[in-house]
Formats: sequence, structure tokens, C-alpha cells
Amino acid sequence: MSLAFIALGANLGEPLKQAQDAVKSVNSLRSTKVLEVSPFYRSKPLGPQDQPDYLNAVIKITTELSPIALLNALQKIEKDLGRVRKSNRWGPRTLDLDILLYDNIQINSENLTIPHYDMKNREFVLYPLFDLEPELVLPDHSLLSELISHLPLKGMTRWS
Ligand code: PH2
Ligand code: MG
Ligand code: MG
Repeated sequence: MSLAFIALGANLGEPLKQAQDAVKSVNSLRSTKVLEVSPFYRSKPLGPQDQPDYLNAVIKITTELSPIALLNALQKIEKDLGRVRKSNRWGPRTLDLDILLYDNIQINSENLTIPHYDMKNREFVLYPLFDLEPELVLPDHSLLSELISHLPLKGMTRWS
């Protein structure tokens, strides 16, 4: 059994509904359980600014799925919940589910990078992760609490 953290993002359609449906869908995956869901945040878009604010959260799970099987399962949930994949990097989306961490694994393959390549720079990832796991140490031995202390909120608030 493995422990993993998944970042959730949504800024099109009904972000709150998609987020709630996504949590249920993740919990329904084979041999996977949602242990905890962080508070939902409203964050300013990273990337193009002419897009709505994002709902962001982090989900803590246990799973027997391999990292690749988990990635495939998350991409299917994104699709089932209405995501249309476009080539616009950092563009708006109805639902984005990214694997942040999977045990202490480090993977750099064409389709999958764990830990998430940019998580250390993203307030909308680190703060909800900190809500769940304040003592967390990343695979490269950096302390989450230390990373947070250098990362401003950039206008992020609780989703209400
Ligand atoms: N995701 C992106 C691009 N920009 N900005 C915010 N605030 N939150 C996100 O989840 C996000 C983003 C691409 O995955
Ligand atoms: Mg993403
Ligand atoms: Mg993604």
C-alpha cells in the first residue's frame, strides 16, 4: 500500500461541483481510499491572466495502484468530468488532477514526473498540502514548512 498526494485544480464550469465529484471518483478507484481532503482555496491563475481564478485543493490517498496506473485513472476521471484536453499550457480547465507525491518515489519519465515538477513554487499546492501534512519532508529532504515560509500567498483565499 502506498501513500500519495494529488493536487486538484478547476477554473471552468462549476469548480466546486467538479471538485466534489472528483474526490468521490478518486475514492471509488480500485484499491484506493481518500484519507483526507484539504480546505478548498481560491487562487490567482498561474500563467495567462485572462482566465478565471482557480479552485485548488490537495487530496491524500492510500492506493495499491502503481504511479502509472494512478496517472491513467486520474486522466480518465478528468475526462469523465468534462475535461477537453487542449494544447494550451497553463490554460483554463474544468478539472486537473496531478500526482504531487507518491511515497518517497522519484520518477522522471516522458509521461510522469514525481514529485510534481513545479510544486515547490506553487502556493496553491504547498499551502493545502501543509494543511494536511505540516511535518512533511519531500524526497529531496526539503521541509514543507521551510518551503512555505518563503512562498507568499499571492492573494489566495479560502473558497467560499
Ligand atoms: N494550474 C495550471 C495553470 N495555472 N493556476 C492556479 N492558480 N491553479 C492551478 O491549479 C493552475 C494554475 C495548469 O495545471
Ligand atoms: Mg496541473
Ligand atoms: Mg495535469
